[in-house]
Amino acid sequence: MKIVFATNNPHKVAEVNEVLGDAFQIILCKRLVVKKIFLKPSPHWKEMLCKKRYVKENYGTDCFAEDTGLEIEALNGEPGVITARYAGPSRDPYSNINLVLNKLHNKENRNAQFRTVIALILNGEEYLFEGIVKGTIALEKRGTGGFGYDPIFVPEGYDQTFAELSSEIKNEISHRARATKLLIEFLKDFI
Ligand code: ITT
Repeated sequence: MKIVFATNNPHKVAEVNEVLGDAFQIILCKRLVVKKIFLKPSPHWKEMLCKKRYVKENYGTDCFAEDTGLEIEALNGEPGVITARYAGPSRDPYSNINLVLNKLHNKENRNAQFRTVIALILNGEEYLFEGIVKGTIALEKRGTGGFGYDPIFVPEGYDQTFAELSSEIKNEISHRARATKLLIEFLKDFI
């Protein structure tokens, strides 16, 4: 089955591809202009996920999109829906990480979770799939793998950050892997 993934993020594509396996072939919308409609901060996951509608309307094709956020307990769920732009519009991962580390300085509670919401539009219907991984925020950056906030996120059950763990382990237990597995289960009925 061929399916369009509405994203500009090559890391997401690599991770989702690894979980999807051979039964699905991901087609990318190259240089999506979707970003233009995302400049305004939006308070809700569902509003963030209008990527898929945009693709459907402009490219005329069914597709899925995903948004991921980091939710930190001691920061009342921040950065949440503004995870990508937490330290400003440049979306710089190092500035985002430094801001989180500064805000958590001296905080004992370092509990956090990644949440991925995948939104699918198929035959005119819309479906949502959610994946969560719980963990803690490390005291400092560690590791070179992964992307985004991975160098400071330690998933439950491990001592290493996502950036220190192998991609195989991340793609087994991550928020994105969990949401993608639910998507696969659902899509199996359409193959
Ligand atoms: P799209 O084109 O799919 O929107 P994006 O990179 O803009 O790609 P998001 O809007 O979902 O994606 O941004 C999510 C933010 O969370 C962004 O700063 C990422 O670096 C970070 N992020 C997403 N998934 C992550 C993961 O698995 N590990 C660490 N950080 C992640």
